Amino acid sequence: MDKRVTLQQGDITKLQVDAIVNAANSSLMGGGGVDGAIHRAGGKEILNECIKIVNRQGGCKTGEAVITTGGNLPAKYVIHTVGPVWGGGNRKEEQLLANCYINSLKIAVNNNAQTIAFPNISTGVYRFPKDKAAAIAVKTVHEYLQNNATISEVIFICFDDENYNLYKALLGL
Ligand code: AR6
Repeated sequence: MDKRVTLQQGDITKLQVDAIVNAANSSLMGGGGVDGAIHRAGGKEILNECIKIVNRQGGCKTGEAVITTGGNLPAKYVIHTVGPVWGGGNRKEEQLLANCYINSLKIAVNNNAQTIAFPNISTGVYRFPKDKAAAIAVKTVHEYLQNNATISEVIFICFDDENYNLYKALLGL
């Protein structure tokens, strides 16, 4: 296990890191869950930048990521990624979820963000099985870090006990 990977339980909007990741939808116009919490706490500057991105490139596809300011958040940036909706596992959901982690890390590196926090993408409204999602997240991040020296910390921040316990076991904590 890479020592740069850490685990926390709580609210991602409180974290003072270079970038927090948002589990957004392809409209980038906000929503419920962690997306709603981030837009509420970060203020309208985040939505204004999302609107500019939508005007430029027409939203964000599943598995891809875009970056905005953190607005009023303690984090400098918000990286918005769109997780797959779980549809039983035969719609490339696992690869698309891995892409969310890879593309978020790439965009962090491109913006010199060295500390980055991930929520449990797709495991709420999008109903991705939590155990499968956690295994993909941990594996994908570790593989990415093997070939990267600029990221100094990746925090998995879990909101619910079930996710927290899954990550604890997977990370050997
Ligand atoms: N901090 C950290 N994690 C949180 C927080 C928080 N403040 N609030 C919720 N979570 P979800 P999805 C966890 O539904 O499944 C939105 O409406 C939560 O416990 O936020 O990717 C978007 O606009 C869960 O484990 O995201 C999309 O339409 C995890 O965040 C859609 O939901 C993800 O749950 C995306 O669905």
